[in-house]
Amino acid sequence: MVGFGQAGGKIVDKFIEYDRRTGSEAVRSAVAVNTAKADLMGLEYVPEENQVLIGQSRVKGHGVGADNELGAEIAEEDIDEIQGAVDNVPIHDIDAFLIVAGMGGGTGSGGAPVLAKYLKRIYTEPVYGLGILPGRDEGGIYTLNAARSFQTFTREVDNLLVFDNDAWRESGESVGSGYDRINEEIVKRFGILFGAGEVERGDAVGESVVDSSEIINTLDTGGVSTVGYAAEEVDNPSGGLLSRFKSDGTDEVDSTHATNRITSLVRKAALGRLTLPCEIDSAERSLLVASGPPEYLNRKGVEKGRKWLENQTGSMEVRGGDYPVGGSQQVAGVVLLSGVSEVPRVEELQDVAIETQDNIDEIRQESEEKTTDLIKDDEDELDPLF
Ligand SMILES: Nc1nc2c(ncn2[C@@H]2O[C@H](COP(=O)(O)OP(=O)(O)O)[C@@H](O)[C@H]2O)c(=O)[nH]1
Ligand SMILES: [Mg+2]
Repeated sequence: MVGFGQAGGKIVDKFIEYDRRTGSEAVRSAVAVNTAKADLMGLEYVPEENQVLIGQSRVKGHGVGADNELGAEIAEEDIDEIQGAVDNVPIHDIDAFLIVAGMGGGTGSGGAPVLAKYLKRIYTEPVYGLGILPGRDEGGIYTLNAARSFQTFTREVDNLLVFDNDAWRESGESVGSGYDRINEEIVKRFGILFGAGEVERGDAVGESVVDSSEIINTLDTGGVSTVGYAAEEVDNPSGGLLSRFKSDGTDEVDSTHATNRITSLVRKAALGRLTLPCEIDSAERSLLVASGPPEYLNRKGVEKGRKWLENQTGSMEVRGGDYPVGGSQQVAGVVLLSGVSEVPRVEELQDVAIETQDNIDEIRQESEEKTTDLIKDDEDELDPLF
């Protein structure tokens, strides 16, 4: 996992924290790349030797503001420094690269597509992106940056998983606490998805465990993907010593209930708020993962959920499986919809990219004025107001 820019780094940091907390092993190795020294210093979990400060000769560790063209140039110039950190990664142990970046800023917005192109040239492993779209209220330059970076990033990666901040913001929240909450939501969803492919034979065995190749096949559509999630608290049957079996020796977890729970979680996941809202019947392929204590997972639930998803998406390429998590207190359904084409937000960004092509200088100017005002109150951070 490579976090590019501030949002990218923070989210990767959170993925590692999630891994430690849940015992999942979604992140084999983590690298953080930035032009701003302060952003790297805020990271807690990405090892220091895997933190790369690029563009030192040009911006002296102060970041690129929201200039994603500068971000892209610096990434190209300093690609060898990034490669140096990627050299610490045991490539034979990984299934894929994931580059995480906010699309609206400068460093990640400009740099992530450059890195994707480079990694694809060097390695045979798939290179995926996790692109964060800005809130609509962040202002013109962020939308324009996102519009352009989104196009380039989608072209350079094997699949772009998208999270739209705009669909997830809540009014009255401060920038900081808003992002903390949103980053939790991001990590929960993608953590289950990427963790699912990592279950080793010999771990708690589910009935039809998801394999990393099924995730890769689903993402093989290219284009853009979105993820849905729903969960329900359960009593962990392994929690109490003798609570696992009833006196008649039958399993305490009623299998019909377990089946119904899984199918209803799959529906809620697909029909609820997606990381990138879209028409779900425009998905080319999809994958569902049922995660939770193995006692609560069963083949029938996943099979029914799969059939339902086939109907909803009108696609025959729906994969599904379990992700048994021994100590978990919840059963969750995660749905990955890959190669989606009817996405209002993406159409909007494409229009913006075309419309604003001409007056980009004007927008930059405006944003620089805004930035100057911000610097007056707050010396070191140019974060957009969320
Ligand atoms: N979900 C999420 N989005 C963020 C976070 N920080 C920034 N963003 C978004 O990412 C965009 C780019 O900001 P940032 O990552 O600071 O830019 P960069 O450091 O120049 O790559 C912003 O416009 C926001 O939409 C974060 O912690 N979480
Ligand atoms: Mg920032």
